[in-house]
Amino acid sequence: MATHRTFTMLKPDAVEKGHIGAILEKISASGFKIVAMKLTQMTQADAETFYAIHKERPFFPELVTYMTRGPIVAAILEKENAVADFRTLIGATNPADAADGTIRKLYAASISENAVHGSDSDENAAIEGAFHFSGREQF
Ligand code: IDP
Ligand code: MG
Repeated sequence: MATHRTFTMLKPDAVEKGHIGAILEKISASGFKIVAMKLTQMTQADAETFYAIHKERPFFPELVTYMTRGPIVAAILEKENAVADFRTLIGATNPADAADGTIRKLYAASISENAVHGSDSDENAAIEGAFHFSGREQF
């Protein structure tokens, strides 16, 4: 089933602004089934590990500070073509470039504080899901 799953986080800015309900509603209305979900908060070490691929980028320290400053909602989602369809639903990294109706167009403030994460491949969806959830939680 791994090829039909993706992983998302509603990031600290989305949680702070009270957008959890609206974003989950949009995700559900778009045909994604929530397989696992929790409100949690990443430590600095968590964020550095989760975003290790970006560690040489100039925005890495800012990204770690942002992603650890408050609670997030982590979730595993299931749908046919989940990874690609969820990337379409969230829109471009920079909300200024995101299509109308996408989650980032609606709720993101900037390229750094962009409301939501979506895995970029089936392989990373499995890795990221396992980072936040035990096997027992990924029923
Ligand atoms: P993605 O989330 O659309 O996959 P990535 O390039 O993987 O985008 O970047 C991971 C996260 O790092 C972004 O979602 C955003 O929060 C942050 N980020 C990406 N590019 C920039 C930038 O140029 N300036 C500041 N933050 C950035
Ligand atoms: Mg990415």
